[in-house]
Amino acid sequence: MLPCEGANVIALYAFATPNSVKVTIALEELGVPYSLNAVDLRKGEQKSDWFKALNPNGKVPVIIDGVSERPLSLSESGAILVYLAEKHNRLLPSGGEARARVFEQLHFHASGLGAAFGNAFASRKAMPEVAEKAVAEAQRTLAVLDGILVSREYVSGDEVTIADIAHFGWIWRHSAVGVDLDAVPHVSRWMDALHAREAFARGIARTTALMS
Ligand SMILES: N[C@@H](CCC(=O)N[C@@H](CS)C(=O)NCC(=O)O)C(=O)O
Repeated sequence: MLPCEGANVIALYAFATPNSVKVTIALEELGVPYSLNAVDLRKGEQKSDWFKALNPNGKVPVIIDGVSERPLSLSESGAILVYLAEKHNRLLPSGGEARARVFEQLHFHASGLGAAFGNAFASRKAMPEVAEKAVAEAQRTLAVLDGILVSREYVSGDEVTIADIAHFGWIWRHSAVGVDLDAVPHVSRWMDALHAREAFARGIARTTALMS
């Protein structure tokens, strides 16, 4: 039996990771109750049969929503953010340019900044010979975001959206990735503003506690 089967709240399966913290922050921002279930990556639990039944790709985060006969099981942090925002009608504008800008940033995150940060993080741990290039690419994508934040308060416009949460998840781990925030003052200003939000602080605290 899964840890939260039958409970009438969203069950989040996660660990203290950049992609996981995106989901705890979104749930905290939305004020949605959830149970948080550790999938210990240090023990390889993400490759266990029970977890791969939830996500055959063997990666966190995953949410389970609903207590019907067929509850929704959803992986991929970007898809989870969109699902939660649409379900609760917040953190994602309903149409027009404002909505398009959020998806522009979500796609830039998935194929650009988030991918580059993930590569740099993994290379520094396992492939030092290619780490320099990977870190340089992560730093380059961060400079792109810095340019966007010259004229915008948040990454897609005037309001905090799920696009901010997505980018924050990886930039939050910038030291482990090896990138330098001193070189990107607009990103630093934006990170400070997000760190000051109580929901972000709660999401980070609950996620980091999964390591203990
Ligand atoms: N594209 C996925 C990536 C998920 C991902 O890479 N999760 C990492 C932790 S941040 C993981 O589970 N790594 C363990 C593994 O690959 O075995 C998402 O956005 O959710």
